[in-house]
Amino acid sequence: MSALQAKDPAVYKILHAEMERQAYGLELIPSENYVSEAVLEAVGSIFTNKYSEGYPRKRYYGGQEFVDQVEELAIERAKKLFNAEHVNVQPYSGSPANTAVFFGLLEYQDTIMGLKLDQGGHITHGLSVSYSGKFHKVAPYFVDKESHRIDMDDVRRIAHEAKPKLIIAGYTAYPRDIDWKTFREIADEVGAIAMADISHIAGLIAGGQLANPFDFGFDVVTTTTHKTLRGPRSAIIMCKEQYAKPIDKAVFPGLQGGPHDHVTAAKAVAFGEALRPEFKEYAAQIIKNAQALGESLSKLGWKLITGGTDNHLLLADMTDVGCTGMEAEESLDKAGITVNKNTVPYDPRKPFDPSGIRFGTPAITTRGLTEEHMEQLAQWMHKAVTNWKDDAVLAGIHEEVKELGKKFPVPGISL
Ligand code: DSN
Repeated sequence: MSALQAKDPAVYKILHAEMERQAYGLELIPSENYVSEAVLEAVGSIFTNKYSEGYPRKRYYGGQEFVDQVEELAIERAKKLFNAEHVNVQPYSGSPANTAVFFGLLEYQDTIMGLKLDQGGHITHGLSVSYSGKFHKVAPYFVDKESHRIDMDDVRRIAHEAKPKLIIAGYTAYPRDIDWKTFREIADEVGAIAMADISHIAGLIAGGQLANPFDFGFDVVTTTTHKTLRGPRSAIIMCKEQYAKPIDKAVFPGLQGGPHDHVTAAKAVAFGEALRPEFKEYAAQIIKNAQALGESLSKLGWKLITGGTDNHLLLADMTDVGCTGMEAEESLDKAGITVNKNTVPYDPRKPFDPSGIRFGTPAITTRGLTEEHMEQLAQWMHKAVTNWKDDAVLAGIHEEVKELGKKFPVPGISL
């Protein structure tokens, strides 16, 4: 019996139910993943007992000799992984990381440019209700109405009109590669800081499958660490040396207090894993799986935004399939396949009840699924959404999904 089971059966029961959900279902939310047992061990370690405001060798508390070692190791590994001049590993998560960049490098009401949220951007890239949109003027850019791809001529036109201080490239629901080179050129033309938020694709960049914005002269790169990068739930900020001081000051003491040292330790472990040669194979397989899944769904009549994917995620407009994004999400949940409802570009429906779903392959690839499983997965998905009102059909699919799930265990879960 575990300590948790003995001491707090109520929490244990909930945790156990979640373990079953993860083990017997297939996780397709593209921003999620299954961490290794080593990462889990570090997150659950005694570093959670420690406070360490400040930075290595400049702390406001004693007892830092081992915290300093682990934070420095995380920094060194991240630098190597992304070819970064400076790395801050303390941000609690992606939104605070982006906020720290703005807080450190911009003045109140400076203009920022980011892709509009309902077209694939992020809340912190200038949504009116977020800090980014309240404290800054925002000049959003858009995807093309027909191709649903980012039109770099339009980005250039908007940048020249709005003269932003900072331009953000990097998205949460964009299935295509990003033209870092042209973004950098446009930022130079208008005197803006070029910032990349690579949260979704960090693992694909670290694994050598997609281009690194630093190779094109980007100034600042933020990323969460828990998506394709397969680390703990957290984030880092990377930048050119010239921006290091204001960004570090913005993280601490500007926005945050003590870093979460147990998570820093887990980030060091995850970066170490991503530096190994097998991570390249993992990253390549994520993309192969996403493309194979997209092809199978297209053959079944699904309308994929931009027609497919260059990365780990797919966005589908469910209108022609005959349900809404919410109905698709709920029916797939009942079938043991987890996706999230999502707006599609120029969606006539509302964000909480949109036309589309977003899904991807980072997590199922960690479990060992390959292209040969994608046809079956597409068949299950299609059957679920075309029978979204039929709970018996959905339960039947879930039984089949469970059998496959048992053959591909989730790291750290033994039932
Ligand atoms: N929640 C993240 C995602 O799902 O893409 C973005 O913050």
